[in-house]
Amino acid sequence: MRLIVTILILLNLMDPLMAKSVTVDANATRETKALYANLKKMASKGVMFGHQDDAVYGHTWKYDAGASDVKSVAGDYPAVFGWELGNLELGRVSSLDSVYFDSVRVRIKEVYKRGGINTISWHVNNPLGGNAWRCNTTEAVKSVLPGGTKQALFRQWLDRLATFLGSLKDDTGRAIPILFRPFHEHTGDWFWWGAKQCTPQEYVALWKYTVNYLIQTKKLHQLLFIYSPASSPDAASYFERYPGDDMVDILGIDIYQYGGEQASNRFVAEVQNALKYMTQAAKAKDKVAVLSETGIESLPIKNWWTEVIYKAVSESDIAYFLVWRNAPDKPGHFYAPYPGQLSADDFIRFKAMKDVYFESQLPLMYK
Ligand code: BMA
Repeated sequence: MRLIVTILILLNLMDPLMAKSVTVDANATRETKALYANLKKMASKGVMFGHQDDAVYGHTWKYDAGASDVKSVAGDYPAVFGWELGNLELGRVSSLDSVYFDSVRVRIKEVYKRGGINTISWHVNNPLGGNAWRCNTTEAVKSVLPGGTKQALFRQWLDRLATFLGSLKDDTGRAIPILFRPFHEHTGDWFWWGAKQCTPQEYVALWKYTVNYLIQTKKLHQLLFIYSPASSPDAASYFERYPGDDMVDILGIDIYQYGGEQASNRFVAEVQNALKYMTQAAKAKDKVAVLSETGIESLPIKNWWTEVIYKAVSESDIAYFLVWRNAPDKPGHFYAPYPGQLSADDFIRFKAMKDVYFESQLPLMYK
């Protein structure tokens, strides 16, 4: 009996090592640890395709059950679905992009049930007033940290965030794993948590406070944390405000193509360069890298999928790239094709590539 107990204890201790998935949260649920291990496997197999808000609205529709611009063009859902929680902290019922949080919850459950992956961004409002983009102050980050004037407010915001995250459960009541991506593009200067708005120490403190609060105080154990700077020329600038290996699960980056077709080569080189130092670091740290946001607004290039983005990502071992949203209320603001869109045929060719993964092609990601 004693021997059996000893063996069981040893196996239990070895489990995280065998799974090669040491997560920020040592007590992450088994589905979350499995997802982490499988993201690493997928990174070496190919690249998964992701789209922001794919299943709640598209270029010309909103809330249609089962609808997706990506599926209407390519016949399959994205492998990765991005969702936005900005304004949830204010106690509102819908996001800053006018999506009901109740609808987001329903869709997240559907995605999980089909075996897809959910990632969440949070353009949290400025605690000193105004939205996430109100960045004319260096006091905001300080104000939410322990001892700050907005600490209690920020805790209330985190409580609301945690309540929503905790409500994401499958049919059996088990927590749905989420790739959480707070305080992104912080190396830029357009958010209140940006590089000109706080010191590296303050940013790191904000990150740690948030991560610890969600895991330890709120006891959420289904989160993997994505660190996601804006485009950075080298590892030194990328890691300048890095909260530490024990605070980050996934190395992300946001890089968009600006400037039309003549900017394609420059964009490809920029992405390849970043993914190179990121995947090297991910390998050394036993983490995984992703291109957490990308795209070209309005998709004005016919073969953008096979000739630009595929070229940019296919040489490197990243798990996925995610393109931004198709806003129904802003006709030119879309990043995935819809039927009849200029790049639709090329998107179908991209989908058919053997190392590109959409939702129905995924192996079991939570086992
Ligand atoms: C931006 C735009 C905005 C949106 C914001 C947060 O890139 O898409 O319209 O409100 O992201 O999702």
